[in-house]
Amino acid sequence: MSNRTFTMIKPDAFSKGHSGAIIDMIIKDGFRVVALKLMKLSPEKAGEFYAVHSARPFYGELVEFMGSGPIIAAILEKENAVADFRKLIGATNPANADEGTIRKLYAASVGENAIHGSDSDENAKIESDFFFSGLERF
Ligand code: FUP
Repeated sequence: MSNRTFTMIKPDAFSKGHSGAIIDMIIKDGFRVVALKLMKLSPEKAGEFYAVHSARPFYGELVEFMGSGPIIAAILEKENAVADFRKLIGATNPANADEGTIRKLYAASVGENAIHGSDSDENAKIESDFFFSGLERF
């Protein structure tokens, strides 16, 4: 699965109307959309997705934020997808993100940082399976 990654456009970017521009950047960067859906995360599902951060001080806020409004979840395909996508979205904290990256353009803070991108091939597969059945992928 090294040619696939998983992403979410987070509630802040969705509610500000940036989804179209972000998807356009993703496609222009050479990614193919394999699966995509608009949905709202329940607190339980948001908590489960970020369970790896459950001991961190920001966990409660993160889970609340991720369930606060609609998100767009997607699986993307490109050679070297995980690393290339992390480059396109920029650093977790938008203050440290490179010019022209999605987080530099659309993220307000480290907590509300517009978009998620898997950090490894292994997590890309786990996260894709968490959101999409086999029949929802093209
Ligand atoms: P990233 O892989 O870039 O999404 O970053 P992390 O896995 O380190 O963090 C996951 C999410 O936790 C971030 F998107 C936002 C949130 N977070 C905070 O709210 N505060 C922090 O100090 C670090 C992360």
